[in-house]
Amino acid sequence: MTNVKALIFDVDGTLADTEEVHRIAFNRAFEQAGLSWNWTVDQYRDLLSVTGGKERIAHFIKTVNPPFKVPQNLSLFIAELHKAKTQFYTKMLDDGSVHLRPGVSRLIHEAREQDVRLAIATTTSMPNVEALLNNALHPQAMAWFDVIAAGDMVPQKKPAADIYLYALEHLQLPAHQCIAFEDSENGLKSSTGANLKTIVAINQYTKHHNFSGAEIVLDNFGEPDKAFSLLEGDAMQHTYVDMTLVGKLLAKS
Ligand code: XBP
Ligand code: MG
Repeated sequence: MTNVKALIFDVDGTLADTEEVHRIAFNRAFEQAGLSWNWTVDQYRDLLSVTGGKERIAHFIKTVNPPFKVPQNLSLFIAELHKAKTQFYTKMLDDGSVHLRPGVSRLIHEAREQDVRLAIATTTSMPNVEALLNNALHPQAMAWFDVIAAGDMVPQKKPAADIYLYALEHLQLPAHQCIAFEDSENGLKSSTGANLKTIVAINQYTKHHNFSGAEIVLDNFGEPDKAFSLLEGDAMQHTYVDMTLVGKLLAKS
């Protein structure tokens, strides 16, 4: 019987390496709108410091050179651009080309077998969560998660703790009975801001981030036949993330 009551997952960069797909979707939406913007990988790495696609576009408009002549109704302009981006993004996921990161599917199935509840706390938009879970995990996977806290459901996006506090409130569980999984500094600030112990798996967009406060920092969640690389913290001789390691990390004072 595990001491863990729920696993709370971030989505982008954690469940799957999706930020490159988001970047391509943004650029396709810009092109469709007749805009000359094209976010390079390096540019997008910096822009990811702003969470939320609409907020990211707004930030870019404020800082782009030469300055962009903003339309009369800027929030409507951004909302329509972001809607188009989300359509491009979900279509790419529907093509089945995006897979879960190593260890994610195994860990989710192990949690389900042990009646450990599942939740999501993400800055991305709900259609994106649905597209990823349906295509990369299981067509019924949305129903496996007791709480899916996403996007604009909370007033403040990550690094604010709102989205994790929302997840805990709707799980009706205290933070000390749950563990969070994240990939970024903003995400870690959000989960620890909700007093959640957090396991971090880095990726190409976040490997340079500051992960102080994480229980452990890994290159991915590992598999029995493919050990993770431990980058920070004490994995207590484990070589892949399973419910035993999660339970030990949660029990640690
Ligand atoms: C990552 C984000 C999102 C995505 C883009 O979310 O900050 O904004 O980059 O998705 P998380 P949207 O790591 O919290 O899952 O355009 O739908 O925001
Ligand atoms: Mg993330």
